[in-house]
Amino acid sequence: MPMQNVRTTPIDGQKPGTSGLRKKTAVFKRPHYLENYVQAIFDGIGGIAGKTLVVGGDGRYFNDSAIQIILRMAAANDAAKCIVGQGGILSTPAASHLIRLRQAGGGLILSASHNPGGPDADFGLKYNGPNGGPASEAVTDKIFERTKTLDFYKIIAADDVDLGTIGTQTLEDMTVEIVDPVADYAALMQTIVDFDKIRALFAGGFTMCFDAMHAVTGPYAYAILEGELGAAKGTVINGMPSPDFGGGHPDPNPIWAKELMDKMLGANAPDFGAASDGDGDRNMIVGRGAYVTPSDSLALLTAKAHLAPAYSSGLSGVARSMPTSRAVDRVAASLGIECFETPTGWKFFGNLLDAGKVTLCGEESAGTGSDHVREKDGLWAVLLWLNILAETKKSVADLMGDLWAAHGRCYYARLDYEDVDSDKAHAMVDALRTALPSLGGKAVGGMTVENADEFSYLDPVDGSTSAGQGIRIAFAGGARAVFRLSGTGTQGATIRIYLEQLETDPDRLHLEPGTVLAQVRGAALALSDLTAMTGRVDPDVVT
Ligand code: VG1
Ligand code: CO
Repeated sequence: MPMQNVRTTPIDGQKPGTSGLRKKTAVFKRPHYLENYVQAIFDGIGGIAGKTLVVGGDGRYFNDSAIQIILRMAAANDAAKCIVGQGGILSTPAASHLIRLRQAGGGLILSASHNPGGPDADFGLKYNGPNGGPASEAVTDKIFERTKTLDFYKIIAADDVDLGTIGTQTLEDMTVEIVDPVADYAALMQTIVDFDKIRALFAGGFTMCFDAMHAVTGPYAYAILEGELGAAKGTVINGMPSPDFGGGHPDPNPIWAKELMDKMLGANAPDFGAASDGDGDRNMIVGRGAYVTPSDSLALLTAKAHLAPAYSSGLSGVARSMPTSRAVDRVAASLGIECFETPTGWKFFGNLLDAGKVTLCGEESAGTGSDHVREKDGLWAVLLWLNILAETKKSVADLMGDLWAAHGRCYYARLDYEDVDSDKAHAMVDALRTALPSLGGKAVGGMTVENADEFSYLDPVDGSTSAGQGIRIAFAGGARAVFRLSGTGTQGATIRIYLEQLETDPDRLHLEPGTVLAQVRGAALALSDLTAMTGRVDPDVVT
């Protein structure tokens, strides 16, 4: 048998971040780099002999070659079977669903999500466990530990597998099953939202624009929105996945989805707009003339989910990541359900979902999901919104106005300072951490600090703790600033400052967010001394 044990030396810096390992594509293409990490995953999870794995990615540059390497290594490591999306394509939520549906031992998803793709851009790889969700911190640590000692990996010599033809092939003793990447996912969606109601909505002349951003959701959106649901041809834009995402950032926010924003804010805007990211797990929602922040979208979905069949008997609870605005907390309180606060990253929702403690969860970074899979799910969020729009017959702007009138409005913004000198970024956060005990009661920029701490999460299901998950500063009067360093960047450090201001005065629900947030922004910059500490003045991206 043409099996090789390839000698290798451990490669430094393979520490997975918020969502798997992300590096420059050139790093992943270095000799043995991808192979080392894949072997560390296989070893870190206790081997894959006899197991079935789901494999697929977002179609970015190097996706197909990397899949060929993974398949040859899976065969050499005695996996029983790999289920691969046709053409190597699987959105992150579709992969999560396939793992669950086929009761696979886990899956490998190739994506750097919203980061750009191409030879000079980013690549990524994440392992999801048998529940379909991102590996827990404990598993991630095991994989990382293994990268430090690994001195050989296993691979077979074989021709490339034909990824284009649906059906079953063999690679040595391993079965490779190529599946339609969309079919099972589309079938799942039909069990969650009311397709007939949404079909009737579109048949009645409702218009929509879905921006797939040249990324993985294109095929899903064509099949479901224009196919199953009868949305007009042309509803989906940028729907052909391309290896470099058309040269853009497949990041669904008002900055990178500008084409969609211009449509939605311009004359003759469609009724509803949405976008998704590189691997299809994020969503942006925008109504005619009305951008919805992801935090507000989570709150709205929580308030109205009962209008969709899967959630008609209510939600068991909800969860949000710590920097996500507290809008959903207010809705949850009014519904009498629990709202959990978790660290950033979907892996922390898994236990809550598995234990049935929460039905919906979400993050400020355009991630929303439910217990139907164990990842955030962009298209699912869009379909749930459509279901709600079909049932209420209200516009997006009116739904949001109603929500704010009932619960108050959490004005929200995130400031990103990218590619900051890593030492300086850490020094800034360290200084803030050191200052925490002295901040209580402090007056700064016209505001008073009410409470300041560093978030540490105690998982209510398995009792594990995750410390150092971001610095929270609550001000009197309903404002909050959060500071943390990104765990998904591939160059320098990215500082994220999250700003929030609650307004309950009915006369202050429709103001310009930048104006409302000016005071807390000033206070956050003063407290962190960001400019002096990092040399940076303006953020690179504000969302
Ligand atoms: C960012 C977001 C976080 C999200 C993560 C993965 O992480 O802030 O909310 O879970 O990306 O998203 P960070 O550490 O850079 O802030 V994605 O769409 O991988 O899959
Ligand atoms: Co993503």
